[in-house]
Amino acid sequence: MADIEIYSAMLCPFAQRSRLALLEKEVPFKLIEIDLRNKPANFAEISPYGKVPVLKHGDHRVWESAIINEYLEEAFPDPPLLPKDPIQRAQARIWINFADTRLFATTGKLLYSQDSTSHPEIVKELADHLQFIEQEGLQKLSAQGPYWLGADMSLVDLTYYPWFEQVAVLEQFRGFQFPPGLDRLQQWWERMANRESVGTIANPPAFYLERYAQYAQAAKLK
Ligand SMILES: N[C@@H](CCC(=O)N[C@@H](CS)C(=O)NCC(=O)O)C(=O)O
Repeated sequence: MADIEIYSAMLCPFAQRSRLALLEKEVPFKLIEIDLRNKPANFAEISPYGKVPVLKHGDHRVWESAIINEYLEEAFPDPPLLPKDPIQRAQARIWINFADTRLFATTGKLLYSQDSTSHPEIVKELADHLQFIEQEGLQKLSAQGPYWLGADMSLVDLTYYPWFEQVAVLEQFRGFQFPPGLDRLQQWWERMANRESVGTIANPPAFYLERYAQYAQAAKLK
């Protein structure tokens, strides 16, 4: 039996990244679903930040999805999910960092703001991030694709996939429209959606729309 456990939540894009890394590396693991609206009493002992994902490996715990994924890469090097070449590794990390500090950060700002007058400006910021990804990321790093860095899938792909799965929420509740003409990104998405690992963790748009509607309603009542 695996001595790896992952504390996760189905709707969490950060937990999805780490589940994808485990699946792609074919590391057996036990999935522990946490209800984030009703966390277990001892959750603070497991997760110092009170968040998912947390990886338990034997007696050790690792948290923060990007760090979990780097840990998995080092602990289970086959198949590799980072390039060997140092400059390509740096590029992979730059794009993982872009996801966290720009794409997901702006998305969080948009979703949590209940002030609709602020939305158009944040929506524009998000569209600019996607244009930047298309031009500076995918087109320059892997014009032929299919993955972010070229022929081989990497942690970069696993980091971004969950964002795209939830885009219906932004369209439905925040007036976001996916910018036209991002062809390389579209091609990348189609390839990712066909991966077996993605099929295992994927949720349909209706799942997110329902969860977000509940959140927006609760936020209004506060
Ligand atoms: N930077 C963290 C973000 C994790 C995160 O925000 N998780 C959310 C769910 S998607 C969470 O557990 N929220 C619960 C809370 O903040 O109480 C990571 O990459 O692991």
